Amino acid sequence: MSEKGDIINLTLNRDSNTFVRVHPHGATVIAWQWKGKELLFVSKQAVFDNKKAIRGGIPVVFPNFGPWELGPQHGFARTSKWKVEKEPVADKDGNVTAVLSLEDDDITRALWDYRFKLTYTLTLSEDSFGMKFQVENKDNKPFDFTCLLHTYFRTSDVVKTDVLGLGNLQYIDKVKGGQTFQQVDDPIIVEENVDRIYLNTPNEILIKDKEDGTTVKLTKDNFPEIVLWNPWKEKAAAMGDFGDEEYPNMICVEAGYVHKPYTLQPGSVFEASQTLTVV
Ligand code: TA6
Repeated sequence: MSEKGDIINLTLNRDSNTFVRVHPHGATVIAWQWKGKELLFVSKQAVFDNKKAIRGGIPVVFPNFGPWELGPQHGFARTSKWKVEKEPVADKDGNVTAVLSLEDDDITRALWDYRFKLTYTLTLSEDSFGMKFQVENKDNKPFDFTCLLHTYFRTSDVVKTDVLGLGNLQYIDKVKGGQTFQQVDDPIIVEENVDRIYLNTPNEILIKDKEDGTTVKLTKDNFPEIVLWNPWKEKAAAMGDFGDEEYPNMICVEAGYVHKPYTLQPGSVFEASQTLTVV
């Protein structure tokens, strides 16, 4: 744990050039440096007041993806203070693991009256970064939820970045009134405001930055959907915590269980994971 003011970030150090930094506010991963190269996007205007969701990195979305009649958009997990359950520890191969958790409290129960525990296990290896997300129903009644890892990938230039693996899939287009379309092109190149939920997606997606030659493979399990988002110029300018000229330098490729709620029975555990690997 490193401390600057009252901000205590968790750092998983594989070596001086490969590390992950996690902010306990929302258990938001705010950096993944791989051999000295930052692979995630965090806005220069991001707010770190321990209240607002951090604009960038990997916010954790739970118990609701999108607008929520019970509380804040994307739920309360990304704006709650998580506990460090296990400090970073390196194994014999130098791979570092840490565990963060979030349990219900008066604030969450006032919005969503269920007992739960989220456990978020992070593992950093030489070329990959894994996230395992578990939801335990600690209540005596079932509850429904949706969840997602809202990953902001850094891009040299989004119009020179291929997203591969979503061809021929159906997607819900939130820019076009929620209508459903079929994806024709593969790879996808984002050249406008895009906000799509791809359905029944394969468990391997590639994000290929053709300008600097870095390709990240997103491998996932039990996250059936992929959300693709770039605000583009107009929506970027409308966000106070997002620089007007930053939209070319990011693409959100988000693994989630969002199209239909998951019903978790009392005492049961939901588990999903994503691993990002530089290939
Ligand atoms: O994941 C895409 C999305 O749902 C977009 O609709 C946009 O709202 C984005 O999330 C960011 O949401 P936020 O609440 O962080 O501003």
